Amino acid sequence: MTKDQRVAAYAYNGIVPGPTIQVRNGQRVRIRFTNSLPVETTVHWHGIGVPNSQDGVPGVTQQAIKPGASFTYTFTARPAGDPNGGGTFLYHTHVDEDRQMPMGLYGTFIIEPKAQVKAPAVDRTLVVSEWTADPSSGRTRGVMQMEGMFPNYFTINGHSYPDTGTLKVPAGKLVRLRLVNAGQMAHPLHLHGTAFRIVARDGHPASDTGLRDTVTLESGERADIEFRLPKGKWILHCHIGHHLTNAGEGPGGLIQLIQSA
Ligand SMILES: [Cu+2]
Repeated sequence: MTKDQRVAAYAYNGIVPGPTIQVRNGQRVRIRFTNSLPVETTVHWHGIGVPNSQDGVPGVTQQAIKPGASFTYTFTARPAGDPNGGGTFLYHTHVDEDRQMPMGLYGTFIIEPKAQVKAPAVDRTLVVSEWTADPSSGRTRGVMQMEGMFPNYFTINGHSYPDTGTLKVPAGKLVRLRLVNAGQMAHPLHLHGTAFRIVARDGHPASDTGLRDTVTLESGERADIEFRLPKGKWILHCHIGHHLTNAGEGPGGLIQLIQSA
């Protein structure tokens, strides 16, 4: 979000996106969740191989957590469908998703795979999402209102361009970006300056190792991409024009400056 735009948000530990949780495959995870919101909620561990009772689906695997109540989620960190793997996952609310997701209840969950892989020079996570900030009431609404230009704000790690900052990378060195779509709509993310390989989709190693310059993430999808940039100031941006504005004013929204030196 830009500095002058205020929104009403729901947040995990006071920040949007919520804190990134990073653990090794096989590590025991115990998360004590206390609901300080005025509404019921749960936490779903998206793509992670949790026991059924920890899946966070209200009315199916647990009762929704009431305001003021707590629930402890316990599981062993493993990707669903690939017990030895690792990659980029999500956690998010599974109650009233149309309202609670766009208001900020999501975060990144990284599982490091059992097999050690050579770490890139830069390993960063960019979480994309949308906001519908009502300029008249100051309220934040769900994003699927379909009224005119809504949603009107688009954020990377909670910030809209120009407040998305500059990602500094060493020229010619391997850079990994973990792209996470925590929003409700698809975003074709395009990189300037070089081509990249998709090394993982949805937390699993990708078999498509061809070079490309755009990857479209549907709602809830992730792509880990790797590339080497020549020297210069490059950008990664969504290719949908409206997503490059702040309430219709461009340039804004989903633009990440990358400085390679
Ligand atoms: Cu977009």
